[in-house]
Amino acid sequence: MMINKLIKTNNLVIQNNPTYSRMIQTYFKLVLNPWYQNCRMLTTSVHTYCSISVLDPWFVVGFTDGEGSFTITIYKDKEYVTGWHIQAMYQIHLHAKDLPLLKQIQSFFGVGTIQTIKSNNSAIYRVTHKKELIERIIPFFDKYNLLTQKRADFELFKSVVILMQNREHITKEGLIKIVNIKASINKGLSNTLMEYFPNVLPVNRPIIETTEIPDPAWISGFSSAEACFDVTIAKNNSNLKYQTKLRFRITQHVRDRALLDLIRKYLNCGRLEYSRDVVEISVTKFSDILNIVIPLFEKYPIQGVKVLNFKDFCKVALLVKDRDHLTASGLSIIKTIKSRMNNSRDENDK
Ligand SMILES: [Ca+2]
Repeated sequence: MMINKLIKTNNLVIQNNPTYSRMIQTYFKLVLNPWYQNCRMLTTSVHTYCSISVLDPWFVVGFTDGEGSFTITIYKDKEYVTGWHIQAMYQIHLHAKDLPLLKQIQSFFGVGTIQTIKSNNSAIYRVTHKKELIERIIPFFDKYNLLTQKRADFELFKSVVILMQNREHITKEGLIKIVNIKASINKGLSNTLMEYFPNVLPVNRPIIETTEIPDPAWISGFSSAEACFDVTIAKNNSNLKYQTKLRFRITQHVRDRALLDLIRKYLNCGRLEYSRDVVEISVTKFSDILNIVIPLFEKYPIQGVKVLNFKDFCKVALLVKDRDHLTASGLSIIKTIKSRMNNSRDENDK
């Protein structure tokens, strides 16, 4: 079936076509290669991945560093003496395709709800109950510290939840304290809140100085949220042959450059690149992809739909390793694999 699909996609004429038999050979080489078979990631479907294990705590921290958020919402409500209602929320908002991963995170914490939003094809995991935040979420992130600057949001968020626990949020003074804290969380106050609280005095936002990556599972969680596995095919100007290049990269706001440098040191490969307010770690050297990046994520798996891109990335790496990318049939397979990766991946292709 896979071969048929490959052939169909490449519009090859099957009969009497020597490229076809080369392709079949290359394909079976790929499937039968022991290296390929040793790659758990390549032979297990994403659904199996989502149902097998309990997530590693450090994976959850890394994923939250990438995709999680800690928010305080303040909105008008006549029911309250102050006229304002305050809600604290930990949430992870993903594409609906990643619903199985959100369910894994929900069962990891044992609290929270998941809402799917049809209009934009997304899903949100949320924890809003004060008791659940106090008994489960906050103690967890106190024990397993976030590594990005998002930890500052968590610390400020926690101080609001403590005020709420002490019922200070229902007093005027408590409300002002919370507004001052909220002003330093994430993007600060909305324009509307600024109008209502013109005398806001934002509290100091802590600077997070992470000095080590405590566990490789953090890198797999953070990469599952933030990394890209790219394949590019470009014509070499000197000999007009096509070159296949693989690249692993993570892009972040420049405020986390020190952390990205720690990742680079941890991996012992790659380089940092800066442009405007973003910093990117990028690994392009093929031997580093093959000997460092792929084995790391074999051992500490990428979770969620991104694993499909990683699997494709591994397949291309194998073809390049065997120098099949220099043959017409190998290149043709790489083009097919590439055409379904990342943004072009069909939603139903699982
Ligand atoms: Ca992010």
